[in-house]
Amino acid sequence: MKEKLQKIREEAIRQMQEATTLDKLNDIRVAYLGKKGELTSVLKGMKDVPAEERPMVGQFVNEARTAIEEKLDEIKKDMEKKALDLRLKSETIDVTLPAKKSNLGHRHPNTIALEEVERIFVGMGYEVVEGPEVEYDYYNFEALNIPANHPAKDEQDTFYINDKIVLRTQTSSVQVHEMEKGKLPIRMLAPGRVFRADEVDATHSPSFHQIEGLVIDKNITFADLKGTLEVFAQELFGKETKVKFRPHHFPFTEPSAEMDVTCFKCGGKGCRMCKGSGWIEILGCGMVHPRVLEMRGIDTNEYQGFAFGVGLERIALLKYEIDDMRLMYENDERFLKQF
Ligand code: 2U9
Repeated sequence: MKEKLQKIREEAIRQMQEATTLDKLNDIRVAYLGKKGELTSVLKGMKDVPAEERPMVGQFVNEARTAIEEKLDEIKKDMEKKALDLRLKSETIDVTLPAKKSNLGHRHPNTIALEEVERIFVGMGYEVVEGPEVEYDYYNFEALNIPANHPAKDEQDTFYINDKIVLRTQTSSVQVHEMEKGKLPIRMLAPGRVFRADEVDATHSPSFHQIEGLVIDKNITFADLKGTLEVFAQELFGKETKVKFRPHHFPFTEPSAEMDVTCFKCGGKGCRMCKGSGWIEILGCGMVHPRVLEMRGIDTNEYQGFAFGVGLERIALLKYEIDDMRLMYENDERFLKQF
């Protein structure tokens, strides 16, 4: 019996050492230690062993079982370690390989220009305020001294939602809301999308962006307006930039003006960019019309204000020498990635 068990034990260990997979190893375990396994059948045959030999045979069987189990465990651990080593080797990352280039987006030229303008005015103590694109006719027109029969109110220029509500044609309504809060002084910038019923061409679009500014404080004069907008022009187009103001008319400012800057391309000599004049028109501005202030209950003997409006696309087209506004709305990557 002892020899038989010894043989079983040796044969089991030999087979285990030859096994190449965990599955095969498991088959061997079942074949020897399972319910119908060889070792188990020896145990079942114990009834035929004389009683005095049983303890000894039992001990042999247990020893054989322990030896097989230990070997099984050892070979299993060895196999698992080899499999893990192989996996780690195949999954090794070469950290010296160059990184994959990720395709980052680009800031739109409008965004770049807006951030530049905001940086300049925030630096002068202005607050950036936003407001609704859908606005009451009153805030878009009447509160800005644009009377009912004014050409700007004509159906051709304004998108009407109904007879009282419009898509704002200028961001000025944001300033009116700010004035309504009743807190003075005001130094604010109102950037945003505006809408006008225009045909699309190289310089027009039914939707574009404006940045308007408003200052209301004691002792504000046209000199404050000139000084502020001169600093703005020099920050945006370069220290050597000169400005000039031409008289103009807006219903919401009096007096009103348009500001030109010396052409940043030719320095004022005259070129294609400035159509030979040496000057480029940049913005509209003026002293806030007293009626606009009075409508908000502001005492015009104590407080005065100036305001200005810039077309954001116009600034971006000029600054980045883009010759067609339609490019700004197409989101063509070949265009955008140049900025
Ligand atoms: C209040 C009072 C006055 C805003 C102003 C302009 C002049 C102006 C145009 C520039 C190009 C519009 O985008 S554009 O077509 N804007 O010339 N805007 S003064 O004046 C205000 C605003 C709010 C309460």
